[in-house]
Amino acid sequence: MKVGIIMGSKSDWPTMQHAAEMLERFNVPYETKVVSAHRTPHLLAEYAETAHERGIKVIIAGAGGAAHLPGMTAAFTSVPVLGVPVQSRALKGMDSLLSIVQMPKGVAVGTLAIGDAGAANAGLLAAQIIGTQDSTVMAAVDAFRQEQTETVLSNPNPAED
Ligand code: RP5
Repeated sequence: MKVGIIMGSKSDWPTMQHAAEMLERFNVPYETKVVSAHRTPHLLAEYAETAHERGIKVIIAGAGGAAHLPGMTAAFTSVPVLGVPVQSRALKGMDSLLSIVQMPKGVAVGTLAIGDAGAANAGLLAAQIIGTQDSTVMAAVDAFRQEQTETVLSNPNPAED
């Protein structure tokens, strides 16, 4: 497995599946697992501490509310961690975003946008990181971006379908 996708709860999956879909698009192998900073702290430590030796190159960690999962994962491993703030019901994900983005100096988490777009972009960014060492993945990312460009350029009139 090259990418680990972890999340604080099964309820995060509808958001985090967008990261998985993006990795599938680029044929990047990944694993998914519920690992909670609060409910399963020892599992979190074990997951993060063994990630490098298991061949994980990037970890995507999604959580909502008091979202400690990405930061605590980064505390246990030097494998790069991409944090996805899952949209919470009470505060619409602002709590998740601020919990993940405000890491103190010295332990880094790359924080993406709140919700589906953030999860998809975490998958995309993970593929780009893997792509620096894998030309097939990089070519697939380049093709995806080119396709997006052509879609916009071929239909520039906003009033037309
Ligand atoms: C966080 O609490 C999870 O990441 C999830 O976003 C949120 C709510 O979890 P559940 O109560 O739905 O399991 O730990």
